[in-house]
Amino acid sequence: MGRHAEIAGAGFAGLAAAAALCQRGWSVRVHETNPMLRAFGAGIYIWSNGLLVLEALGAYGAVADGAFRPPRYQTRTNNAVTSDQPVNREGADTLLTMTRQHLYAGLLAAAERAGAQIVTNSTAVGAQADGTLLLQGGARLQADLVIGADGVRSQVRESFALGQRRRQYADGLIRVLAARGQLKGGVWDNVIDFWHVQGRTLRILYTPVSEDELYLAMMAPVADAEAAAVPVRPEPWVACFPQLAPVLTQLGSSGRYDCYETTMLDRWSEGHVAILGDSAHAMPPTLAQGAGLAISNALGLAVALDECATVPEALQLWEARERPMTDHTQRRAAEIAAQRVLAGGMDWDDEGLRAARSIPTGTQAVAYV
Ligand code: FAD
Ligand code: 5PR
Repeated sequence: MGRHAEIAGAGFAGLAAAAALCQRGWSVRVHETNPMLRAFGAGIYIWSNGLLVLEALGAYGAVADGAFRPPRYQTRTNNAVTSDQPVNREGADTLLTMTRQHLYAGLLAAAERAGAQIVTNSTAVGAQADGTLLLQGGARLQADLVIGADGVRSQVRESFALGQRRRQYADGLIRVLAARGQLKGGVWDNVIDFWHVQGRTLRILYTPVSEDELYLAMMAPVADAEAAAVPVRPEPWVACFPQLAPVLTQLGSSGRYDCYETTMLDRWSEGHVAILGDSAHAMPPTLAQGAGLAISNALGLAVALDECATVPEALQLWEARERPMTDHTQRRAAEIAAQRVLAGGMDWDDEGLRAARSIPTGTQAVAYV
């Protein structure tokens, strides 16, 4: 008998779960509240662990093609180089940077190719532990498995008492895409984390994400209304980062400001319902692992379901196996965010890169090139 899953949310987690389950013989329907299937936000980093998962899902080729491979990851604090590490060297840590839309398109194609059905304008309002997904408008959909992959403000999660804790931070980010223009070649092909920590604290994480596009993550404290304003007011930024003036004065009206957030649950599931991705474990982006772990856990979930006789047992096995890496990464990402550790130069050590250097469940047999 074929098994059926209903998934709330067609983000990175929902699409990865859909692809992984379909590839294992499940029928899958994904409900996306938005009218269009697309990613919001600007750029994204995917480390080696996420790339292995993409390969296992059949999405690596499409994602690698057109993504950017920075040679170095640098930090400059008040114009002095405070860290400078190679990435993407043979045998070293692999890191691809790309636009969110690029990653999204690759995962969407993989999910559709595997046979997932995706419904837009379809909003989940809750779930029941027996495997019922509740939609706005009153529909009640029965499944062997319901997945709440509906993001940091998950509605599916709110149906259950899962022991939720949330935390917000003093800093947030404006994220924008811009044209690279003249900022190409040599040092401008690196990731450069520019910090200005004299007087006011501002930061721009500069990231090429394709041949022609640049991703800027512009960090300002919530309390600094001028710098946190969107559309970006160039003056405070140009004053702190004159080297980037050519892009900072061309940003137009794009971008949005979001605060760092952490969500933790005591349990990731209830009966036949799994909570996946940011809805279970949103974390500050400081280790660039939120999406990497979301898709890893999606694949790990599908693998666990193959190994157990019942769905509730599989969800227990899944959480026991995947949770330690997620908890570690979330804890470390939170410390880095709270203490602004990156201002002194990022040391990409084994603690910070534990998830990046891991071999996710279900990828033991794959390799990307
Ligand atoms: P989402 O991407 O939020 O997707 C949820 C989906 O569900 C959306 O499509 C939404 O429209 C839909 N939805 C919401 N509510 C409902 C509903 N009720 N019914 C139906 N659908 C619904 N991660 C990395 O790996 N690398 C990075 O470089 C990185 N940088 C980041 C930078 C910033 C500033 C931030 C904030 C995060 C960053 N992350 C990064 C984390 C990453 O963005 C998230 O972890 C990832 O998007 C989580 O995917 P998700 O599918 O769980 O949630
Ligand atoms: N790393 C990455 C990132 O996107 C951000 C941070 C660190 C890849 C923010 O966007 O420290 O905020 C960070």
